[in-house]
Amino acid sequence: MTGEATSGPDGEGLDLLVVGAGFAGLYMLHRARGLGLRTEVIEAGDGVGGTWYWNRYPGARCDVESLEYSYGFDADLQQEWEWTERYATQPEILRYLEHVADRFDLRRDIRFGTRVTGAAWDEETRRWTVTLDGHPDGDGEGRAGTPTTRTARFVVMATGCLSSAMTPDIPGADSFAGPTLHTGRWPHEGVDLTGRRVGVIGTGSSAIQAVPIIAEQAAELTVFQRTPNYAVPAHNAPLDPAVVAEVKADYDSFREANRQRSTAFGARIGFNDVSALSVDDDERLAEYERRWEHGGLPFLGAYNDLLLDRKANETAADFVRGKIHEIVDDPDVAARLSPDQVIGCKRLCVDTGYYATFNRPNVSLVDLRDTPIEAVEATGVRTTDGLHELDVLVFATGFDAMTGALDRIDIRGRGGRPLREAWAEGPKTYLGLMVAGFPNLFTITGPGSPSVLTNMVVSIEHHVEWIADVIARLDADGTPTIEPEPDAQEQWVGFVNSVADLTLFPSCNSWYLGANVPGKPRVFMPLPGFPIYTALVDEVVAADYRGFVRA
Ligand code: N01
Repeated sequence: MTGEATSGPDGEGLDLLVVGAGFAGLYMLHRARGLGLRTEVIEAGDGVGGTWYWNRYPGARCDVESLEYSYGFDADLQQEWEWTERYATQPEILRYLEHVADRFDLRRDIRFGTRVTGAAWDEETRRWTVTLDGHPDGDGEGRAGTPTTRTARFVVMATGCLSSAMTPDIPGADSFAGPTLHTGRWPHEGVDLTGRRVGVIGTGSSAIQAVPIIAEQAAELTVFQRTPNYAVPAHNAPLDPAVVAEVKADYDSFREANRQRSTAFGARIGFNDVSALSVDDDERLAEYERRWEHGGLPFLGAYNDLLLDRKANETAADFVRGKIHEIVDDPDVAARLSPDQVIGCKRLCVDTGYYATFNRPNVSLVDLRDTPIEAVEATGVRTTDGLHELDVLVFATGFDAMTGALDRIDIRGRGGRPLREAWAEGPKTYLGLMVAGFPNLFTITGPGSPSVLTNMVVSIEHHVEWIADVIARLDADGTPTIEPEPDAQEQWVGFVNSVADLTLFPSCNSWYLGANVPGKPRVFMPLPGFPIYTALVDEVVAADYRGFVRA
């Protein structure tokens, strides 16, 4: 639980209410305090961390390097914190965020164990009324199920892009007799899988990290795969003190070099700004090999057209498929593990021993394209080729990405219009930051911004600083509200779609497109290209917030 709240319970309104205490919410609170704003953060979990609070599955770690996946806003913080591994584990990232919360004395303005269920704009007071409810297991406000409210001039949705866990509607799922788990909601006390027969449904980033670890513990592991995924090796290792010293000697330049990258990370290995088709086969193979040996997501920075040109993409996809066949002993299993979609279309995965896990005698792969799931039964999962008996069932089935967490909240803007209605055909924002008809409501890393295509921490810092600046400007001018002009928003949405259409991203069924959620409109939600995006945002500000109405 928190210390005292800054306001709300005392009847006085807040300047700013922030939803979520992950990377985004923590920094937003810190920044807002710097402006002297009465701010409160509402957090459903019982601790800080957001995605790193909930995602505690075996093997969970970040696939962006720890020296990059960390705040850059405070020089002392980035100097004093010591990451231990090239890629930080979930517990280490959580410790980091707890350290940040303590170091900047943030907890006293965070209300834990409390969920925001609604937010409504009041035209007369020009404030948001936000409805809160405790969650059943929390010790937060409204625990007895009696909602309470806050009012605030501004609301920031720091709800995360991958926070609304998705469990598919499989017949009989409730009938399973053993524990049913979701990677995104893993029990905090851990789960002992020793000697158990475990089934994992899904083969995205979460499964690809969890499967090798689960395989070591379980008696038998069955992986249910609907679509194979590409994974490149992490080559995780303890951080080399020489590398740390080099980065820390000039951290600002390191951060700036990353901000100049389309993805806002990976500057150390560099981006090869030529076409994959402009070099001969030997040179191309050598470059892929070099990046495979380096490890991690910068593999896709090997050439500038890998996500623009199918033929170029095929060269990288072929390379990875070749690696899968080298690693996996059984050629039939290797073929089933080999994806055929564009590489990078679904988010590239970073693994530690994923493919090799299928050489273990206690691991089997069920290819759901040949033998789909019919139902979950008390003792296992029935596919068209029979019952796979299990003691524990793990859903590694991902998230209702980017809009799911906002959808769960009943957000009503001008005239009581629900955000769900405004976004019925897909999310619409201006700059990924605000929505027409929803004044003074900000979405950190919202749809229409680079967000999930980048190092999230960099995108979060950019948005938090933009929001803080705009609130400071409004207050300095004595202007109570800001919101996008509908035309500016339409143009932005059109721009985001046109950029996506230049790429190969729309070519597969990814969560970027909402394709993993039945009935969700198929719209490519993030905007590729961090430096271009920030330049456009800067232009908007320089042109006196072009496309926004301030009144
Ligand atoms: O989820 P996913 P995730 N029957 O959506 C399958 C980030 N992340 O939690 O592809 C059978 O990628 C689905 O199959 P298909 C990262 O951005 C980062 O793994 O839809 N299968 C897919 O295989 C990542 O991209 C890190 O055919 C079903 C899987 O479930 C994002 O989070 C670690 C199914 C879902 O994969 C999400 O990753 C973890 C069904 N009915 C996550 N429904 C790191 O930083 C779904 N699937 C390392």
